[in-house]
Amino acid sequence: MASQKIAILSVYDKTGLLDLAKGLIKNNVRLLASGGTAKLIREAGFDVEDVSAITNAPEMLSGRVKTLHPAVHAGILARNLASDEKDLADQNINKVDYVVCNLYPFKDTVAKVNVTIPEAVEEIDIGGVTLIRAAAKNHSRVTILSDPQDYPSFLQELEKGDIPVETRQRYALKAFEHTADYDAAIADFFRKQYAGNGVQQLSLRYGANPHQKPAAAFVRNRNLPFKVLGGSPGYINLLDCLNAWPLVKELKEALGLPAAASFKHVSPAGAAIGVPLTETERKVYMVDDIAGIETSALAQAYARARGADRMSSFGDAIALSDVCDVATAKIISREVSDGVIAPGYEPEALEILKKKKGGKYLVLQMDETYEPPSQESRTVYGVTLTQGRNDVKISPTESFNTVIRPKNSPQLSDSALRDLTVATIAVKYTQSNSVCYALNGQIIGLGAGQQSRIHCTRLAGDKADNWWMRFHERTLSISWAKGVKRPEKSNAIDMLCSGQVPPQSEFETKDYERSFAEGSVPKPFSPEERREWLSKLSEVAVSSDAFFPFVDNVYRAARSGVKYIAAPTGSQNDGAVFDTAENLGITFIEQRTRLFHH
Ligand code: 93A
Repeated sequence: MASQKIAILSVYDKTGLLDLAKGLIKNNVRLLASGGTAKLIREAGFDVEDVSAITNAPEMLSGRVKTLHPAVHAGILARNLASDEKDLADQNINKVDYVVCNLYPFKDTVAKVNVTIPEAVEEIDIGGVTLIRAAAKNHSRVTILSDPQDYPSFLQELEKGDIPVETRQRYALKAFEHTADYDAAIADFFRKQYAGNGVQQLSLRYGANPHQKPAAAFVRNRNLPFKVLGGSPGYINLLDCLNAWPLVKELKEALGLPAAASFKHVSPAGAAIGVPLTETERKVYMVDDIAGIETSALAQAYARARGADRMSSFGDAIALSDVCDVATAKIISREVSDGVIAPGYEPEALEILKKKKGGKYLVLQMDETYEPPSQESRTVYGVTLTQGRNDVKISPTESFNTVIRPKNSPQLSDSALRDLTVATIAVKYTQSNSVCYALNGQIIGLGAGQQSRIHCTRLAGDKADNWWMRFHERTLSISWAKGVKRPEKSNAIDMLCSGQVPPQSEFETKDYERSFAEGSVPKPFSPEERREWLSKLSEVAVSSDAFFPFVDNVYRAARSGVKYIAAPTGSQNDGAVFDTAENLGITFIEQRTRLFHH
């Protein structure tokens, strides 16, 4: 006759316990239970023994040791192997068939305000986790019930005989998730207590919006890859910085020059490498008075990144590939900006930045040697998504070798390869869809986050046009009213260059004109003047994060001086897209990797 089956029950949440006990007894199962669990079952009039009946040891240390005993765990872990059977027989231990266990409510306890560490410590379940893990590990023989909701269906199957293997597997998976979640909650609590704010984790004021609390950033099994040297980062600051940093790191690796990026809402407003600035560029980018800029490639990179689209860069998060020097800090210090991430800061540069925003300016120091894990995950609406990190390398020598049109086209120039590289690395870190126009080692127009590709291409093209209109003599020779601030100048220039003038209302006109010196409001650009000046823009490179579905994108790009397009292929319209590019004198390069980013 088969020996009587044994169940060990030890539950904090006693929901459904009595029905389960009743069902087990009905099916001739011997019940063993820990203190409180046994008491409840016994008081309900069911037959149950204390665990001590098999351990011959009392519960100890005020309940810290209840079920931790070889008689329990050997009984659970034993396989149907002769050697295991012999070990059990030698020690007079019976096999356990069912384990019913759920854990102390650690999460509920630590969620209470002002919970103390000793209170939390007492809620760390040891014996229960051991029961669950042991039973789940041995699920080829043992059934583990860690969720009271499973009791009714378990009893139904028990009535029919043995618990099927698939059910045991399902319960085992649930059990492993239960203990993993439990341990994650314990680690989270102690990370906050012992890791020190800013070391392995960082409390954030709030998430994307002020009502999204609590918020934090953390890493597992190591320290954060950055240190906070000034200010306190917000959630979006970190999203910006942790996208902007790899962008500048990759730009520098690919092109061998210091790089900078200016981020807003998790897309670049500008990004550039330190190509020397011309005198006109210095003026357009409002850095002509910065001492030492001509000897700092990093400062020139940031001047370009910030200068690309000054409207979008207002309040930016900055990433620098190199140690921040004084010239770069000086440019940053007088712009409206939220924070900067760089591998280091010269002492004087740090002093300058620490004074910004009344001492609240965010200064992060990035660990240059940090390599992120190859797998990344996040949760959206409670669902965890995981993917391999986009670690594809974009390089001027490897990524643009496949010239599709014109056939037998000459070798691309170094400057074309450079600008294609800048544009492609930029779209890799831009919210999709994205299309980027680049020239002189910098972004000149970027369309981000549009659902339609042509809208990206237009947006980016319009930005590139505005950028170029800022080089027009009329824009360069604006004379400003006294006391006009830099952001106001940028706004007025943007109004003029993007064709928003003359304003439509009296109020708007007054507002616009107040920026200019008495009697020197610049004449709006006529359509002819605009066309004429835009026709001088040339050699522009474009990169798209995915293929062009229609030829309209190529037509639009051509209007902004585009001579090179790099994009993935695979559209039904590929042939027409290639033909159109060729007809418009544009070299079309296949860039093989799709670069969607979200
Ligand atoms: O303190 S413990 O980690 N030590 C143990 O040996 C032990 N065994 C089971 N807590 C232990 N348990 C837990 O006790 C179970 O996980 C369950 O949550 C609880 C049930 O206790 P009682 O039966 O006394 O109500």
